[in-house]
Amino acid sequence: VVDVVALGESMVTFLPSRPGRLADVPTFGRAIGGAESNVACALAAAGHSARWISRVGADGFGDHLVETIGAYGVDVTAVRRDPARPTGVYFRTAGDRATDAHEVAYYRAASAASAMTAGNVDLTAARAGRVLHLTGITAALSAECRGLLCELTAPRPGRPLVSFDVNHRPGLWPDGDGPHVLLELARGADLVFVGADEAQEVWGPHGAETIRSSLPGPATLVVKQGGHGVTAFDAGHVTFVPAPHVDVVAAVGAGDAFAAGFLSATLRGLPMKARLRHGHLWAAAALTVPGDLAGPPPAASRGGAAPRPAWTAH
Ligand code: KDG
Repeated sequence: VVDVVALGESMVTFLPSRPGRLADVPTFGRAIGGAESNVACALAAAGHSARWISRVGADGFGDHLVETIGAYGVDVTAVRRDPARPTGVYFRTAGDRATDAHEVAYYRAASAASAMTAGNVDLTAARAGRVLHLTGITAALSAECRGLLCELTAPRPGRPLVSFDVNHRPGLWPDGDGPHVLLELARGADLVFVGADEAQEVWGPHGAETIRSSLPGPATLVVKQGGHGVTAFDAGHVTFVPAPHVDVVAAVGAGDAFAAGFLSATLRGLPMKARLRHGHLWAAAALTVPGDLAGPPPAASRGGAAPRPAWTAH
């Protein structure tokens, strides 16, 4: 049995060669992004078995994603190619250190992944892990993707533990459906990750309380409070762990790394405090690099050539 299956869209990501407005950045370096594959890569790099499920175009960007994610040790055999639709890509600017204000330009509308349905992804492979990790990003991609998440979060005997990261991306929810859809999906999960700020952004000033009171009793809720700490609500217990001090380079990917660290400790049967600490430590590794991921494991440990880092410091 695979430890963790993560399903969602990955994109080739273009990171800026220097800070500044998108309009002013002259060149970009290629990297990979995708909240769910980030979780799979981090877990595989730490020695867990992880599978990523998605659809990509039959194009060079699709090749790059499959090869790079595969080089982390992630099982990519259930990824399907769509000859009629492209692989999504996106460009980002470097965040302002104090505010993390940055620009994101997505080119993912009508991408291969946005056409995922319960009929064209391998549901058996999706359900074959101990944990199935999903995020709210997928729900924002299309009605079909939303349907796929509903199918995967529906109650069912023998279902893996469903982990759901709210991952609200305001740019992907123009229709105002986000608050309702994200809450429904969270209600179908066994484990939910949300940022305190994110919860406010989606559900209003008492956002974290809204989601906490809406989840069924047995579910675990992890509310991340940035540099302050993190609180878990689990079976009537409330556990707070303060955040370590980190000199942040870029916040992107930190939430995914947190989820991966938490899941790693969960799979190892560690108590809640240790799960939260693992989340923080893995997030710290992602916070101190410009891209999403803290870097692939050395080639030697994988028995193959690891991809070279795409980023050159400015
Ligand atoms: O969590 C990091 C992701 O936001 C990034 O990799 C891109 O998946 C992405 C998205 O849809 O925003």
